[in-house]
Amino acid sequence: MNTKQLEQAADTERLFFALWPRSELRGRLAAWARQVAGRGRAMRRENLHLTLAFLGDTDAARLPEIKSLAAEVRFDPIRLPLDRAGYWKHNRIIWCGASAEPQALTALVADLRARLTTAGVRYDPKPFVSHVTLVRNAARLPEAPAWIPLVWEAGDFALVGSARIQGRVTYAVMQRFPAAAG
Ligand code: 2AM
Repeated sequence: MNTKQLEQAADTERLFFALWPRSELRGRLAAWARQVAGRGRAMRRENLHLTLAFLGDTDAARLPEIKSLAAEVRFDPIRLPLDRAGYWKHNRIIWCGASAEPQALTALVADLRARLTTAGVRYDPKPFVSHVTLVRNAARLPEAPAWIPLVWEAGDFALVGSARIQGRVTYAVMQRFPAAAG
């Protein structure tokens, strides 16, 4: 489904902002997810991302405003080490993330969320904990194979729409917002 079809599909859109990996990183994350999935559900390659702010169902009429407030966010390119994998019992996911969150990422999330708040756009207010979900419905993090650290160089963030198409959660990047030129 392309962005246009998604935008025309309904009065509300299920939206979130995310870092959206480029192809090589995506492939490596997906391969590792498959190896450790066990009876869990490895995220499909094209769905891997790191959520910055989850808006959920949002009035589609607000899309232009949401895009323009995101375009106002100034941030530096992000160098995010993905140097640890973990398991959360409460939502049964296997994830990977950084043992120390880079300042550029913390600042980006704070600025973006502050602009959403000011505009009265609702989002899930849970504190940001950077992670990429790799496997859902997992029972545990298997002991092997070991996680191989990766580095994610993110030069932009994205507004993403989510829809369930033929029973499958499908994401469409609606717009990318670039970092300030280095
Ligand atoms: P998760 O991977 O940790 O489940 C799309 O659903 C993305 O938004 C997922 O990455 C999901 O995180 C994240 N998200 C954050 N808050 C959410 C919420 N309240 N409901 C659904 N997804 C949420």
